[in-house]
Amino acid sequence: MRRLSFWGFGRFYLVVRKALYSVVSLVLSCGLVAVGVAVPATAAVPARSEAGLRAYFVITAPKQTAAVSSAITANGGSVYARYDAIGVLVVHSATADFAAKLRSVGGVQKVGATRTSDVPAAAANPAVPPAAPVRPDESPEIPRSDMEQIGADKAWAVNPGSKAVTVAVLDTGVDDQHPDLRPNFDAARSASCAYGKTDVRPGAWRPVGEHGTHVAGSIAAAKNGKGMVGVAPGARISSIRVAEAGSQLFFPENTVCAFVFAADKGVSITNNSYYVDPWLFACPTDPDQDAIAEAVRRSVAYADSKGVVNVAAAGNENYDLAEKGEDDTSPNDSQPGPRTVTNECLSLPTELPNVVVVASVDSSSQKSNFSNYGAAKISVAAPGEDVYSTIPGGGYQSLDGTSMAAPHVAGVAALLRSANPKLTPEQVRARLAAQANDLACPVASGGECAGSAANNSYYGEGLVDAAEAVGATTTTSASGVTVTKPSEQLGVGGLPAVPLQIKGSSSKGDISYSAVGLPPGLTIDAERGWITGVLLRGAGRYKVTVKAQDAEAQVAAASFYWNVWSF
Ligand SMILES: [Ca+2]
Ligand SMILES: [Ca+2]
Repeated sequence: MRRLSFWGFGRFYLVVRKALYSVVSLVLSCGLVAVGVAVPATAAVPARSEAGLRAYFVITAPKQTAAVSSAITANGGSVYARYDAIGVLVVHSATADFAAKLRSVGGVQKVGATRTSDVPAAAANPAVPPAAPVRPDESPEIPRSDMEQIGADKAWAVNPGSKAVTVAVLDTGVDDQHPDLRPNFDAARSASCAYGKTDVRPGAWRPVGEHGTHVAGSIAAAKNGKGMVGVAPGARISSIRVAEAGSQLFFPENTVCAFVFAADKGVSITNNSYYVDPWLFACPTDPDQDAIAEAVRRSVAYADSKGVVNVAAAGNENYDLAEKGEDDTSPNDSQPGPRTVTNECLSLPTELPNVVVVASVDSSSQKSNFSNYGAAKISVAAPGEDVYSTIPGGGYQSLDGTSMAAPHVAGVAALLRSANPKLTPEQVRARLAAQANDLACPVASGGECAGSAANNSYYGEGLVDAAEAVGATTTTSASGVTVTKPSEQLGVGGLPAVPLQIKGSSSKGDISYSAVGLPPGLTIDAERGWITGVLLRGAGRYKVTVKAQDAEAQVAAASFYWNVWSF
């Protein structure tokens, strides 16, 4: 077990103590003081506020939460929020043995304290964070190495992302007034989930730290000539604030609220650059952590079932997630202490099923020294060092962390869904993996990096490819013939395929086209490059290679996939 450091990630307030991500350069020295904007208080929230009040998950079968309501009240609990679809209640109680009593109630599956600290008084009447005064930075959009590294600059020319695709930033809140974010901000899919309950008052989603605004910029900052450009500048971003004001911690009930909200609002993709506090890993042998893991697992599965692609950072501890052993950072909301953890203990939401897990690499595509790793634990890799992006108040900063790598992948997922709106979450994950460019284990890793060049414990399937996601990859042969690589195609057996035209170019006379690997029933017009025909019935995934040949018999080729479905 190599355990070099103990920082978490995604928590701005811990930059100095836990160094979860480091500030490389302060681009806009603002010195701004956030000035409170008067926000009228809404109707009083009927929630308790008292010393010793603790928060619990009470878990039932899905859609069965009503059956345990009276038992909760009878044992000194008050329901704070209810997620009936997944059988999860958030309950507040000041009764010391509340969890023990509820565990013996019929219909109750699991009960667990979500925190080791009292519920903040603010939970009874949460404040709307003030908007940061905007001081726009007029610096131009210069080329950025992180975007070029994944081919995002090539993607923008073909497809910058669709306004029909919203990526939700589950984080510390997002500055929706930032000039580089405002054009793409989706307020209708934004909220605060602090304390575990949805709050959709205007501005509730605003920042209580700078982290979420930085993440949002990497995903979809506008291509407007100023500042920087996100991976999918034509897509939309929303803010589902998970972190609470003050502690800035990402408590479990807040996370459950956020995934359910994302799913119910039709969010396409979520980005999760954090771990669920207060436990670095949730262990099933502890009844509290077991309930936490179950509630968060259900919320992520619910989002997955509603078509949401969930992307998460691998974590910044340089920790082998496949060989767990120690943790001395938990619980981080009261008194952390050393404990032994096993592989059954999970980093949430990162290690849950179907989550796209992102490792961080530097500008040379080498593993960042902080990035977590592990056999079968990493999906893909993305740039996470010296990432220049937006911060509250209109400025920009360069930061390091897997927190910065994950949003690059969320952005590529947004491009995939912009080019192919009908892709299921499973298909998006498959394409992210298939299109990633292999990164072999460094020789110097001394065996710590395990696996093949195609897939290993440092980089998973490799570096994500934004250009390929929208079919912007262009192959140029030495002869000067070029052929544009088409995006992946979908078709239904028994029906005519949507005609696809291959486009080649050369200064040396007319181009002729050929193709191998076409799905049965399709042909290519050698003169004009059109692929047409009626797809034969039967499902399949065909790797098609097209060739363009000029008058001097010089050739360029490109490959793409054609997926065929049948009813
Ligand atoms: Ca911009
Ligand atoms: Ca690979």
